Amino acid sequence: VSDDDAKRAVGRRAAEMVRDGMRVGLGTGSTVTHTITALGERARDLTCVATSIQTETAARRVGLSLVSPDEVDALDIAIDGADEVDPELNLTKGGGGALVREKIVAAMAERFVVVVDESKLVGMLGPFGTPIEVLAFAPQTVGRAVAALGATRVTIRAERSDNGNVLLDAAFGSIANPTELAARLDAIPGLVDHGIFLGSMVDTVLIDGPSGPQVRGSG
Ligand code: A5P
Repeated sequence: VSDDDAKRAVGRRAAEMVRDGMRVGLGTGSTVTHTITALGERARDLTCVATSIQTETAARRVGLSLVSPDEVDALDIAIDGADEVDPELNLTKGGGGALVREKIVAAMAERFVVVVDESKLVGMLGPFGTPIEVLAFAPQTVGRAVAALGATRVTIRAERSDNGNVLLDAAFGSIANPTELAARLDAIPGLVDHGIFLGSMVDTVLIDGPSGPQVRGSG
């Protein structure tokens, strides 16, 4: 099973959790693109919120109807990919630069479902790097505050986020305590949000790969 096959399998499996009439948060990335395709083939009676311009375009193309987050009170389900998943279901997200909208949408959902191929499973978060979105007003200053928390390297991406903000990637090595690091990052002025999504917000992780389909969390 290649990573691509696994992404397709798991992305399509997540679409089966969506029932007609649901309000659905659509994540960003190549895995969730398969979910979007599957939803477009099937259930059209859905109200969707997209986490990026890329996802908005993909969802429109398959005929899904989109609203802004403020047009719905809450979401029944949100489905998204991840860059890393640890044993407590803490996630690294934001490889695609969509972490701020992704976190808002995940927090709106009664059920947050994560779809990954097996290569995303890690013992501890960190090797991928931690994506961070900051105001364009002072990216170097905010980057220095991030480095002061223990990052050995903080790089600035060339492309801005869909929100017009600057994206950083911080190398923290292995993150022994994601809860503590998340709280410290949250406290930095000018830091809009970061790609550590704590396991407490994750309901289900669907995994596929050489070991076959797996489910973690509440199933
Ligand atoms: C987007 O900002 C990320 O959080 C994605 O969810 C993540 O990069 C997963 O992407 P793939 O499904 O393409 O691996």
